[in-house]
Amino acid sequence: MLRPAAAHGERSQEPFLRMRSIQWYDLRWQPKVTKVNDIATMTGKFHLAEDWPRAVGKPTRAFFNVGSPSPVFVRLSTKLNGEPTFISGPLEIGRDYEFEVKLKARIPGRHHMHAMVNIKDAGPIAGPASWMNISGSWDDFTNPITTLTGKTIDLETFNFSNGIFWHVLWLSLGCIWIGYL
Ligand SMILES: [Cu+2]
Repeated sequence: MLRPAAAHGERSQEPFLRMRSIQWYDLRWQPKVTKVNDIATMTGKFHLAEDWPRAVGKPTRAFFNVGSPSPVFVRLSTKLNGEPTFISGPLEIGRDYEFEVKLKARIPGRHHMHAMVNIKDAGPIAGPASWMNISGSWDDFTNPITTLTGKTIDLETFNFSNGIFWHVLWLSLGCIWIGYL
């Protein structure tokens, strides 16, 4: 059973946005307790109300998202009605969609994880959430991928020093430009 959580103002959205745009059902989060690097999934279904409110932008450009307090999980994949979905696209009013999101535990803690759809001109429409607990240490997190050339890199740390270098360089040039250095 889904009960509203006293987490962060779950009911603060306007009623017409919360109840008359997207209706969510059959949501599951599993497992709800993970260790850093474990895989979890969020699955469920949603229906776009035929009686879509006039005051809400039409879902001609929508993005299926996860509402979480910072990247506590990394998202490995998203499927809408069985199809891999990486970018935004149109959703059909009156239609039902089934989603499956694969997540990898990254930051230890107790996090409130929402299913969510971002819609151009309407903003984020948050669905139900569940508490998910991650144990372990963030230091142990790895996010390896194999590139097209067959090389394996860890996206968590890849080219970190290069990023620092360019930040320092442009910050210094900026300071010189405004006469601070
Ligand atoms: Cu929440």
